Amino acid sequence: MAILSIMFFVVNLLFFSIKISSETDIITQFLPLHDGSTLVNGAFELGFFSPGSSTNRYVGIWFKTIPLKTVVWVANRDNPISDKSGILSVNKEGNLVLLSKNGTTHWSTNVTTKPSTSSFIAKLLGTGNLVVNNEKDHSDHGFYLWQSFDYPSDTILPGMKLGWNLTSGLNRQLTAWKNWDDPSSGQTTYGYIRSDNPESEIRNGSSMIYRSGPFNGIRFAATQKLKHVPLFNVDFVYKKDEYYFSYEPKNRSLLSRIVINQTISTLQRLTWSEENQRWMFYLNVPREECDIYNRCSSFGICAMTGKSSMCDCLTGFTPKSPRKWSEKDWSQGCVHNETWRCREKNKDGFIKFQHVKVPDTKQVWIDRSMTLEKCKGKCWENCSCTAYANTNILGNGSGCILWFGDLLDLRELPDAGQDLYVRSPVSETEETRIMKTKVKRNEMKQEDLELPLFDFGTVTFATNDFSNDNKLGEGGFGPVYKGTLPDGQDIAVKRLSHTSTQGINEFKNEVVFCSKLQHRNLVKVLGFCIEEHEKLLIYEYMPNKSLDFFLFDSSRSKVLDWYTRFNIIGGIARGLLYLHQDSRLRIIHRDLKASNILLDNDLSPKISDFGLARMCGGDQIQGTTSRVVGTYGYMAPEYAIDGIFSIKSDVYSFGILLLEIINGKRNKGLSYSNHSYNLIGHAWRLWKECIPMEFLDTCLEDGSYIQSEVLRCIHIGLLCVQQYANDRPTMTSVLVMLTSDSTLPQPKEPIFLTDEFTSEQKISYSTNEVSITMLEPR
Ligand SMILES: *[C@@H]1O[C@H](CO)[C@@H](O)[C@H](O)[C@H]1NC(C)=O
Ligand SMILES: *[C@@H]1O[C@H](CO)[C@@H](O)[C@H](O)[C@H]1NC(C)=O
Ligand SMILES: *[C@@H]1O[C@H](CO)[C@@H](O)[C@H](O)[C@H]1NC(C)=O
Ligand SMILES: *[C@@H]1O[C@H](CO)[C@@H](O)[C@H](O)[C@H]1NC(C)=O
Ligand SMILES: *[C@@H]1O[C@H](CO)[C@@H](O)[C@H](O)[C@H]1NC(C)=O
Ligand SMILES: *[C@@H]1O[C@H](CO)[C@@H](O)[C@H](O)[C@H]1NC(C)=O
Ligand SMILES: *[C@@H]1O[C@H](CO)[C@@H](O)[C@H](O)[C@H]1NC(C)=O
Ligand SMILES: *[C@@H]1O[C@H](CO)[C@@H](O)[C@H](O)[C@H]1NC(C)=O
Ligand SMILES: *[C@@H]1O[C@H](CO)[C@@H](O)[C@H](O)[C@H]1NC(C)=O
Ligand SMILES: *[C@@H]1O[C@H](CO)[C@@H](O)[C@H](O)[C@H]1NC(C)=O
Ligand SMILES: CC(=O)N[C@H]1CO[C@H](CO)[C@@H](O)[C@@H]1O
Repeated sequence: MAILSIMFFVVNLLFFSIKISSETDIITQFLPLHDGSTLVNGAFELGFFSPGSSTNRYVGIWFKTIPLKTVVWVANRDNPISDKSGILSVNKEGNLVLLSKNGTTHWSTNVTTKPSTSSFIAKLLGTGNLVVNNEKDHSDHGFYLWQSFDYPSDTILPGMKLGWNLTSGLNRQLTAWKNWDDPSSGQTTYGYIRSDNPESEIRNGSSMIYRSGPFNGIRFAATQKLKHVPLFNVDFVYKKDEYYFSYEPKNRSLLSRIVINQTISTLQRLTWSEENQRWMFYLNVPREECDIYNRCSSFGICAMTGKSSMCDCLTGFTPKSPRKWSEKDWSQGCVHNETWRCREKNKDGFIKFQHVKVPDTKQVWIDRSMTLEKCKGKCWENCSCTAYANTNILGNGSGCILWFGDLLDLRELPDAGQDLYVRSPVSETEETRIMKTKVKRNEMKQEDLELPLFDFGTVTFATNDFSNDNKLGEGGFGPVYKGTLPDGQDIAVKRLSHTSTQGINEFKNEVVFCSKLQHRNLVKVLGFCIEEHEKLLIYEYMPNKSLDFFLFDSSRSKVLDWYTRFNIIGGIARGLLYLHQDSRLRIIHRDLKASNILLDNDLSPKISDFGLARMCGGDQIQGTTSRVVGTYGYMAPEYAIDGIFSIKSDVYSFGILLLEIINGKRNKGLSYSNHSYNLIGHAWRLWKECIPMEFLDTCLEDGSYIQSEVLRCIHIGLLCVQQYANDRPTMTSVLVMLTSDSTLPQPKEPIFLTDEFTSEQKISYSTNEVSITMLEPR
């Protein structure tokens, strides 16, 4: 193939051109570009290259003037040449063609042109645009037979259009490289959808990563105000026959590019730093978590709190699954709350949300001339219309866009966004209420966001207005109710007694703190609720009630065979150990008792009410004792008498509980006609008389039990109820003792607090009948 001529026409300083023609044979005798040679114009170079570690050859365009090879366009991205035999040329139809040695076409521009007598030329413009034109056509005004700018790879350069020619159906969009060694089309794309209400999208395969939202006359819905002085002028042109985005750096000598990065499915705007000799990130999209498509699901709205995102239901909506929502699994979204009834007075209206990115526009209806008032009426008429807004926010706003069905991909955009009117239950007086999108969060701090705040209305509704039928019991700090949330999830609601003097903030801190304690043998805190004088704690619901319900009932106690009891003992020990030792902060329960041990489906134990002493301001011991009256049977002497609590006072309570589980009787209330012995006294007596097995619950006698386990448990129980805290084991030792065959220390005679104490504020210190009347507790 003869090379007839190589001529670079300098049409102006901005571009070079390759003239690919001859007088005689305009078609076949073109000038080819061989692998090994390049064309240069301004900042750009056209030639053959191999990316990264690949040996494949591609024709591409890259920045010439910087040391870091940065490819901005690839011709044969999906069809590489395996050797250096490639030749790029213009054929007789005016098409650029890339051939390899054996004549295979690896790439071609494939444009149909009218037959012409003139020659075709290909030029690399100074903008990085490779163009083909008739030689005679010197109009470099954007009209070319073909231009690489119409077929972008993964990069937008200044002056390039990203978007649609609606007449020809040409869609200029970006497709990421598969990886940095392989420019073939990857999964991540960025482009505009073809629609009456154009917006751009980043997709990873079929899944949506980001949507810009529609253009609202000023900006795209998702656009945020830049915090810095913009380096670029950005255009969005929207005409009858085309719409596109393009940009120019304000300073023309600034090198920049916008690239879709496959690794993180992100659109990155970069500028070259001469100083650092590297590309600097100027803007990334998505740039924060709330930019991720539909982060908060249907009717949820995303707001940035610091670096991470937080979802909320729009006013008038509640989480579809409060449990998942509380675990920050927002995938189920929100649903209209019970109150909403289509077109019913005071149950249907619109709430205005300011500064939001409008929802996904897949199911919308648009009229660009309708007024907002008419728009509202139109939405109101149709029960599947869920929101409306202006299409254009210039001036006082104009046009009408209606949404049908679920509202997706909403986010808060401080200083930007627009007004959105969402259909919700509103009374007439509320009709004009304007919601800043910071619903429900008001004055709450970051810390609070980690635990869901339940709406008092929701809880009232769930518990049937705290009806007696829903009451599960009365704990030390108030009654507990069963509730059922709209999604069917059962909850337990503890309504803390009004007497707590603790402030709201301390209370919240304590709840949040307790919600962080998570263990198989601890009841899970789901959330809380504060309303005027009400403080409510929401727990997971345990269907099998509490241990005392079974243990102290002669028939129900049969359900608890020895295996189950031993399992319960182990579970309580592990839960308590976690509170004492393994959680981030040491928690002393202070009110461990059978009614605070809840049982799950498998009758495995879960400790409840931990942290309540702290939560209710119980660090003043006086407050605590006045509230935990009735559980003196479980209180260690130093706690009952001196108000000294420690992990060892919990161990004492655990010991009592252990003895109760073995014996099936309450410590408090047990009396023998001839002794004022309580359960401890009883256990001790049998132990001393070497007949400890008699202590075992009579209902277990015919069942299968393991004698060594029973004896060990009685032994441990006695060690735990030692008079002096120092003589009691820690929970760590208790667990070791429970699970090994090690020799145990001999218990000393324990202390028995008799019933007298609770009724007469007296305490009997031991069997030798010395009664000490106690001072008022401090
Ligand atoms: C030409 O070479 C390509 C690889 O570059 C190969 O795939 C193709 O089969 C070859 N064609 C012929 C006709 O040899
Ligand atoms: C070339 O374009 C024509 C019409 O635009 C199309 O039908 C044909 O499939 C294209 N060929 C290639 C190889 O892209
Ligand atoms: C769109 O494509 C048609 C057909 O190729 C062309 O005639 C027209 O000039 C293009 N429009 C623009 C704005 O480039
Ligand atoms: C444009 O950028 C160049 C190189 O960074 C700099 O030297 C020049 O001063 C800038 N021009 C203006 C007008 O800022
Ligand atoms: C893709 O993005 C990552 C993360 O920002 C960055 O480290 C990497 O350099 C980018 N790749 C390219 C080729 O720019
Ligand atoms: C893109 O999708 C693929 C699966 O289709 C997934 O493996 C990959 O992690 C996704 N990439 C990003 C950045 O989300
Ligand atoms: C439903 O939403 C309305 C408006 O936000 C609110 O007044 C009402 O208490 C909510 N009802 C329930 C059951 O959550
Ligand atoms: C409400 O709007 C939807 C979506 O535009 C439409 O399919 C439906 O027919 C409308 N219903 C009524 C009653 O107008
Ligand atoms: C916007 O509304 C105000 C008050 O209704 C009116 O005075 C003003 O002229 C309106 N502006 C435009 C641009 O329509
Ligand atoms: C006390 O009563 C228990 C059981 O009722 C009995 O076994 C024991 O012998 C009695 N002790 C005395 C001293 O009466
Ligand atoms: C012993 C007992 O009552 N077990 C129940 C525990 O809870 C599950 C689920 O509600 C029931 O199926 C069991 O019968």
